[in-house]
Amino acid sequence: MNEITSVRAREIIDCRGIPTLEVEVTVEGWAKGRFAVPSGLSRGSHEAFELRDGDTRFRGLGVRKAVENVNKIIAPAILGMDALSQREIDRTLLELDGTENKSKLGANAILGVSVAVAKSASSFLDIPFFKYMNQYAQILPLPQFNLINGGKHASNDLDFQEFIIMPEGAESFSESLRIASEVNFILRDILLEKYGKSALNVGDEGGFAPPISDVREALDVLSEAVKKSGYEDEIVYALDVASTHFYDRNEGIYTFQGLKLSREEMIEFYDSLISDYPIVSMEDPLYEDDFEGYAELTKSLDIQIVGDDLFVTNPKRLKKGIEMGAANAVLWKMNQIGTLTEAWDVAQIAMRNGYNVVVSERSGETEDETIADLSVSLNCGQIKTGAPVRGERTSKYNQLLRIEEELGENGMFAGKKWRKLY
Ligand code: 2PG
Ligand code: MG
Repeated sequence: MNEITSVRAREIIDCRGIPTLEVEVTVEGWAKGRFAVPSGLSRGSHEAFELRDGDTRFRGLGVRKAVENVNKIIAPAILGMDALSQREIDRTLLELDGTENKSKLGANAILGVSVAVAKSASSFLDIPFFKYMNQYAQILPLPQFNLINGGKHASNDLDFQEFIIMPEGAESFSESLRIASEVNFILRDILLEKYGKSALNVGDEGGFAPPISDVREALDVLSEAVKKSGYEDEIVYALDVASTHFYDRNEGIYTFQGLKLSREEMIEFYDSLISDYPIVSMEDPLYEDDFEGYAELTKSLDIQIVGDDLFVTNPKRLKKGIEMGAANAVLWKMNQIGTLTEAWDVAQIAMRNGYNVVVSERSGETEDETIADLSVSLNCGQIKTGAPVRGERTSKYNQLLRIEEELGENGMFAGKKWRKLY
């Protein structure tokens, strides 16, 4: 048997110093799996429920209740179960909670257990996690490196949240990482020269947060760095607009760079950006409930349109999007939905319907590297996990280097094929 013999959660802190929980599961008394749950700041309103204590500790952000739910409610329910039966475990977790958005036990408590179980099973079988999740895991993802931060992730006045480079022309994952790192060094020099030392402050995902408020100016600085690096031909750009966070629901307009823009005007603006810069992917260009707008925009802009706040890794919202032709890719964040099985299924639904999948970090991360493995297991070809700096981001990139080495000849870098892998 592969019996779960212990389940234990503890409160730890994430890269912002905000509490989160990590869960440790043991199989047959010795094989251990651990997972630390990430947390978002620029959250979609349809995400699964994150349970926080709301008392005086950590300004109300403690997760002792979630820890207790794991140790006192979930643990007794899954002790003795087969750690290799992930679907059954996750179904048990869903039944135990019983709510639509996991508000009884907390999606953070549930996800911690769900993923820790899978990791304990892989360690019990002594198989690397990416392989345990899929024996045919092969594709090393092309990263979306987020080099300039704005929006909710930075203290500047830049409305768009993430300015991203994708070194699609790299030969391998490791080369893409080197290129991103070299561009980032050059970007640092340019920012220092143009704006002075304060421009070297970084945002929540390690990208620079310079005192820039104009989207085009940010793209120009990025382009300058890319040109100077000598890799202009290998690099394309992506944006996470995170537009829900500057959308005014009452007035139905986007308050953007001091302007008040309608949906149509935003689409026109995006269109002009795409013609001036090699932008190949845009995340959350419209606010989270505008499925019709997304369908219109996806048709008119011939690039990857990624739904983050739009889909929140939720099968119902993704199916609605597929039916309507809203977006053509899903951002994949396990804590938006709350179990490994549900998240896995969302990726399968997406890929079977010709939608791309971009595995993603949250802004509140820890040194946990699990999503790096999963990006390979899913064979989805893309990962977004911040700038190539700071431990909670580099843990993912460094794990991908290990996986690249482990796969050797059997691995394949998504590179320029990322657009149409399936
Ligand atoms: C996003 C994410 C991660 P957060 O909007 O894509 O980059 O941000 O985790 O803060 O929701
Ligand atoms: Mg986003």
